[in-house]
Amino acid sequence: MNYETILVRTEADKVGIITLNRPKQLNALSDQLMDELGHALKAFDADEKIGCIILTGSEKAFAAGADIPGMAKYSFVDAYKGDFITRNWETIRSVRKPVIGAVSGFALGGGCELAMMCDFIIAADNAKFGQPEIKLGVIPGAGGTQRLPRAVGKSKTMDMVLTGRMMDATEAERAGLVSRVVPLDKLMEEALGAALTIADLSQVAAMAAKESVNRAFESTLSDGLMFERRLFHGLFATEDQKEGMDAFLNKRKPIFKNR
Ligand code: CO8
Repeated sequence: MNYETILVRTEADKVGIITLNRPKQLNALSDQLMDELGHALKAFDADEKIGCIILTGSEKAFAAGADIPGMAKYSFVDAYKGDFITRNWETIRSVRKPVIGAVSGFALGGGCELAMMCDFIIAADNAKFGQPEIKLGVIPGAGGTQRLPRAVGKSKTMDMVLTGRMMDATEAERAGLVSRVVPLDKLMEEALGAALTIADLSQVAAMAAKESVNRAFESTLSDGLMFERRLFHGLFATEDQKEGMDAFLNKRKPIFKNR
């Protein structure tokens, strides 16, 4: 597939990097962009060599939301029948390898929601997060009212969703929305460092870890603990567990084979 709205590259043959690339529209998430993003994510997920994926935007904008001109004239029937959102916004949820969001500039509306669909967010110090849909006469539609409270709690979510105000990187880190804040010129270096670390570990263990953490948001504590324990038990059937523990015991660096 030839991409027109994203850039795709790999680093060290083991990290996939997807850059949202509609600079004139501040990376507004058009239908075409979401289709291309979904395609690129699936391709990296299926590539045995890739151990981690980074999703990023430009210095000015990770993404300023869904494409407003594209949806301004939608009727209810257009949105409902055309399956607006689920058709190409859910792909990222099906990606089993870790996805890091490297966010600089605006992450607004669908852009903030897309960042929250990543497994964790590393933010540049100029990042701004917000759910301003209320100012357009609508509400978040791709998880803002569901994922934001899980990340930052009810009060801050209500504040953001009801007033449409933005949260800067410092506030986002304090609230637990992002895992780290770094200077803008260090963003990709930091994200790549994390991605390469993950890519050098066992892919099977990383996928299991991701699956288990995500289960925490879908289950009771006892069901989640049981899910985690069964995955933990299952990893003793892998060669990577033997390799990891043998390497520790013999004071050497493990070489994982993702088996
Ligand atoms: N869609 C399309 N174009 C956009 C968008 C957008 N979301 N945001 C900015 N642009 C365009 C502007 O129209 C402008 O284009 P032009 O130069 O041709 O006029 C260009 O990007 C630069 O924007 P500004 O001149 O406004 O730049 P500023 O630095 O002054 O302001 C802001 C930057 C604050 C980001 C401002 O552009 C803004 O407020 N943008 C809209 C943000 C917003 O409301 N986002 C939410 C959209 S709704 C949404 O995301 C719903 C998601 C639901 C799920 C998705 C289902 C598909």
